[in-house]
This record gives sequence, C-alpha cells and structure tokens, in this order.
Amino acid sequence: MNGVTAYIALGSNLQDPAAQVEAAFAALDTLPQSRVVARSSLYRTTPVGYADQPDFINAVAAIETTLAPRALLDALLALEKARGRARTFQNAPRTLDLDVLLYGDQLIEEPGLSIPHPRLHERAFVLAPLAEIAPDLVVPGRGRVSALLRAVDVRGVQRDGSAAVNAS
Ligand code: PH2
Ligand code: MG
Ligand code: MG
Repeated sequence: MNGVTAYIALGSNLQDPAAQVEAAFAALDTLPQSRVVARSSLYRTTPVGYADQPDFINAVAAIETTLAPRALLDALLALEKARGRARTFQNAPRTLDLDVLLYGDQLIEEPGLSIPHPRLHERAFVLAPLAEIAPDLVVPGRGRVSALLRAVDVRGVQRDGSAAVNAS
C-alpha cells in the first residue's frame, strides 16, 4: 500500500471502555484501503472538559490508508455509530469516539474536519499515547510530539490503566 500515515485517537468511557477500545483497534484494521501499523497501550484518563462522568480509556492508532480524509472521517463516524454512539451534548460520555489527529502532513479546514486536530497539542490524554508510538512526529504548526507532551499536565493520565476502570 502506498498510502499516507494517519493518526487516530480512540476514547471510550461507557460500556466496558477497555473492550470498546480494543474492538475499535480491530475494526480500524478492517477499514477499506487501510491497515493499522502501530497502536499504543491503553491509558486510563480523568475526564477533561465535562468532569461529572466516568474515567476514559484513551489510546492512539497509526494507520496507513489510501482513503481520502473525508472518506476516512465518514468511516470512523460509521464505526462510532455501530458501537451505539449517541450524541447528546458536547463532551458527553460515549461508548466510542474516533478522532482524526493527523493525516500525513496535510492541513485541512473544512466543516466537520479540522486536521491537525485543533486541541491535540493541549490534551495529555492524546499526547501520552501518541508519544508512545510517534515521539518524533512533528505536528504542523505546533512542534514535536515529545516536546508537546512535556508541556502539558499529565496528572490524571495513567498508562495500562484498563484494569482499574470499572465497567459502566
Ligand atoms: N474526549 C473529549 C473531552 N474530554 N477527556 C478524556 N479524559 N478523554 C477523552 O477522550 C475526552 C475527554 C472530547 O472528545
Ligand atoms: Mg474527541
Ligand atoms: Mg470525536
């Protein structure tokens, strides 16, 4: 395959989050014109933004894909939907969230699709798993992942935290 490398953030805090994220890694590998080339550990993370909800399991996957960015986004939204994702309010608890972090070195600003992900550089729950698989990756306009991680507060982000999370 001669595609681009895209990075996907995975998150869940409902209905056995660790199992949701593991199933999502497997599902990503079944997307058309795509394969998973790297995956991080699972991280148990405290909720950011809307605090009154269960802890999350977060992780990051690298995929190689020849899907166009919009086709990739649509495929990810379909996977979320298949996992029973309901959209009630912003930052609400969810069975599965799949966000495109990076798509090669492309900069995209379209309705519903901003790449690099606009909050990637400030989120420890994304940067910690991303740094595990791609520390030297440069986020366009923001810098190297390892440096971005050093600049954020990583309290509340625990590697291999799956066992500590209650199924809910
Ligand atoms: N996702 C959000 C908002 N807050 N907090 C954690 N810990 N993990 C997430 O995946 C997350 C969040 C919006 O998508
Ligand atoms: Mg998200
Ligand atoms: Mg999302």
